[in-house]
Amino acid sequence: MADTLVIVPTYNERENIPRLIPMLLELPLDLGVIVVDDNSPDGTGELADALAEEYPGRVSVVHRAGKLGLGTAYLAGFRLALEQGAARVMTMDADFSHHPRYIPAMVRASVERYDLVIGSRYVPGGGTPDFPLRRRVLSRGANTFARFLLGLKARDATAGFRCYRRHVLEALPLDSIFSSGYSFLIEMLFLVQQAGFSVGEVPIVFEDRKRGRSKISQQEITKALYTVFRLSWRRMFGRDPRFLTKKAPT
Ligand SMILES: Nc1nc2c(ncn2[C@@H]2O[C@H](COP(=O)(O)OP(=O)(O)O)[C@@H](O)[C@H]2O)c(=O)[nH]1
Ligand SMILES: [Mg+2]
Repeated sequence: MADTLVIVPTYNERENIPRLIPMLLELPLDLGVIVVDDNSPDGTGELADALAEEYPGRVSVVHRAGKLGLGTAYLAGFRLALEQGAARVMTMDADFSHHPRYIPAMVRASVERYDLVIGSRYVPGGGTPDFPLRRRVLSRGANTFARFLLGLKARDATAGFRCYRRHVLEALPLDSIFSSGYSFLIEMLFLVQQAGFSVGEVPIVFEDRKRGRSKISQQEITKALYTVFRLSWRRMFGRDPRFLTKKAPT
């Protein structure tokens, strides 16, 4: 099987995956793709199945019953990638905000140096040039807030463009991650850093999506705030506030 498996979670991305997947498979790397589709009403799941047939052995599709969240989509992808024997596992958005052109540098950094490589908007050479002011403030604010309260060292703590070495995913307690949505990214980075794994960043220019719509909602933002408070409590007091009144699982 492929050395690197790229997980692409999708919800209504039919305009993007027929271009994205061939572009990924044309990279000069030993790479396969896992699409995790949440029964997209626009038929993305069927399109992904057709691509899996077109590229036998290189594209797998996980179909879930409904929109169950970005975090659990990553988890479903991780499980399959580990089963398929990948040495490293990447995550990226379907909408070209995370451009495939950055993958070779990220894989190189993963092979040579880091347990986790982040495709980062907030290191020199990276950026978000076409973000409107509102999104710029939101993204910067979320990052600074999470980094400060959780002591995260990475400059881009909320990026979904990542490359994990296999042993990181094997070592972390993936099944006990509480966040199911976007805040999964913050929780995962927190666990990676706490476990003492090395984290590196490769600059990327993040382009706003041209096709389809963003799925981030006010509810996801509120949940991310809660996640940061919950994890900072855990950092200070050694246990999660969710387990104040009930016994923590062992
Ligand atoms: N399977 C799955 N994919 C999701 C879900 N929510 C978002 N996505 C996908 O996750 C990626 C990031 O979402 P996007 O809407 O681009 O978020 P943004 O970049 O923060 O605006 C895209 O590929 C989405 O299709 C979900 O609940 N389930
Ligand atoms: Mg996006």
